[in-house]
Amino acid sequence: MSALVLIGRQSSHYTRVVRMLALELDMAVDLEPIHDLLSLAPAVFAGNPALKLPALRLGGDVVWGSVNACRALARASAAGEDGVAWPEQARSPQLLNAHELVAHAMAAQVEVVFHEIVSGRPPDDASRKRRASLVNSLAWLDRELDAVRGELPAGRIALLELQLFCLLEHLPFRNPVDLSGWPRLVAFADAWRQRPSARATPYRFDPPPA
Ligand SMILES: N[C@@H](CCC(=O)N[C@@H](CS)C(=O)NCC(=O)O)C(=O)O
Repeated sequence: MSALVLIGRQSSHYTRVVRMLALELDMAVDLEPIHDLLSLAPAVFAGNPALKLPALRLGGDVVWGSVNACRALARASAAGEDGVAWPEQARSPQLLNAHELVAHAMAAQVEVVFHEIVSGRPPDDASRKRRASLVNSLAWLDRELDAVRGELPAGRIALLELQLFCLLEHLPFRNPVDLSGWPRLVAFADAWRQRPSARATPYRFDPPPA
């Protein structure tokens, strides 16, 4: 048993960001699955009152949220926090906007999947706008991807790229969207898919407890 335990789901794009970063940083992390996504009990979500996953347990401490988990992991790694390019280090409007849109698109994906797939609710004005905002964000990211990536610092793992990859892979898994009109996003995901950290963390549903 590792000292680091990630409480999350193999089917979650937020959880996968943390799992992939752990592998990129050569850190051993055990995954403790959350089976009841719709639970109203914070205890199910490692004490998170927002009832969200993932969370990372480090010895006696717990941090909630994927970015906090990534930061805690990086701090505990040999590379330290400097091994990763963080959102708050972005300076140009282009890179700041890319962070905003990736964060937004990840959250919108959760809402779209909850509304349309988990709850099976019919479309309404709010859900149509949410889906449009997801699609618009992806279109912007495709258009600007080369410029945005050109602004990321070399030699560090960019959280933005990890998040974008996990989001792009989550689309066919939970919310199929036609990506063929966005060739830069497709090529980006194809390249990231070859990395050992991506190969080791395919999306799947955690088997229910025996
Ligand atoms: N800001 C959080 C968002 C986490 C999030 O939305 N997680 C989804 C799973 S991928 C979740 O908990 N969904 C359950 C819900 O929204 O009720 C993070 O970065 O971890």
